Amino acid sequence: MTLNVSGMRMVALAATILTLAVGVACGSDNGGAAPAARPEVQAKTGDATKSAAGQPHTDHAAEIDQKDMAFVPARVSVKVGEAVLIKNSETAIHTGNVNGKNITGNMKKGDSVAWTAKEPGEYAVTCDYHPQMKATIVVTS
Ligand SMILES: [Cu+2]
Repeated sequence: MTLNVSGMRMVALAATILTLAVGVACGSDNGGAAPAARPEVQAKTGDATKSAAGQPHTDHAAEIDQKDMAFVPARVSVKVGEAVLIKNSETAIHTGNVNGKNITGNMKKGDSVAWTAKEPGEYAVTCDYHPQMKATIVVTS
């Protein structure tokens, strides 16, 4: 008995690809309470620099780590022109928003983004996916 399967075709693969929806299942519970603390300084942003994968940004004055579904520490202080490194140390996807603006995009484990303030003030750091994640960057002159 001879089996000849050399003529296998991959036509069915196309149909399979069509079924591959982007499985982003964001928890859309928007009905929660509004954030209590509003940033004192609004509409001010700084410069964001995404570090290359696996290459940690070295020139920064403070770090905020995304781990255990929190920003750690919850408060850092830097001077104008000094960078704060926001990094993700866990498998959960996070974002780093500064005063409501997403400056990082989705951050996977190992990703880091350096953010540098141009003006003094208090900047609120939040995550698009986890409303409980909050931190404050204090920038002094
Ligand atoms: Cu998060």
